[in-house]
Amino acid sequence: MRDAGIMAEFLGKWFGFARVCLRARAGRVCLRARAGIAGGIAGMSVALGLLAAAPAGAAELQPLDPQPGSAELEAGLSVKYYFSFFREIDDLEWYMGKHEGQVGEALPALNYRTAARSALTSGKTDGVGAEIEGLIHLAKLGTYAFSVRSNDGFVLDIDGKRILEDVDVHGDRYTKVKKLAIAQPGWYRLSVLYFERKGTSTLELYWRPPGDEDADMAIVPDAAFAHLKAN
Ligand SMILES: [Ca+2]
Repeated sequence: MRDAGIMAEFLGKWFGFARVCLRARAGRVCLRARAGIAGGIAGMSVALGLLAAAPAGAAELQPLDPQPGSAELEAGLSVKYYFSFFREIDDLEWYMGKHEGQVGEALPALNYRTAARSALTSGKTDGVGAEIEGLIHLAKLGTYAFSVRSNDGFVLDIDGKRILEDVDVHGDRYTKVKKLAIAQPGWYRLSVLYFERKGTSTLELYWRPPGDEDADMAIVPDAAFAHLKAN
């Protein structure tokens, strides 16, 4: 994590250090002191780092490294299906540990809202679980806002960090808006688990990219999704 504050350091030989962090709502303050003797008093190091306040987990997000070239990418997100009547995401995860998923047709985007039709590209209306993998292109520096409308449950991770979730059986509803500060533009790993139990089904990912705080949230467009070609 980058230190976004003041750092003063007096270098020398040392054999120990202590580090104290004070957590506060606005962020975290760390005081690190190193002192030691090697053939006499040799040095002292004091560092004060003020870690910038940021949405939880956001500062750790890293784009794929190395970034994939266009020749390595296919459009949309890959998906595997698991057919059972799940009640929670935990049920789906347990089931995934016991069964092989069935590879489905890639999802161009997370933009599904259906009444009596197939949940995602599964071909089934009810009793569907989906393991969705791929990449999302966060092309701008700054703060993105995200929200999901779901029916039934889902969890969504970016770079392996949980960003949004609503894990149980429910009718259509939105999550709260989650803000993510992006320091490095590029392709980020995206993974979603989703299930549809009965009745209608919905999975929609909305965003507001940096630069226009007054804009409405919009469905993330197809061009922002891709997945790596299978070797
Ligand atoms: Ca449903």
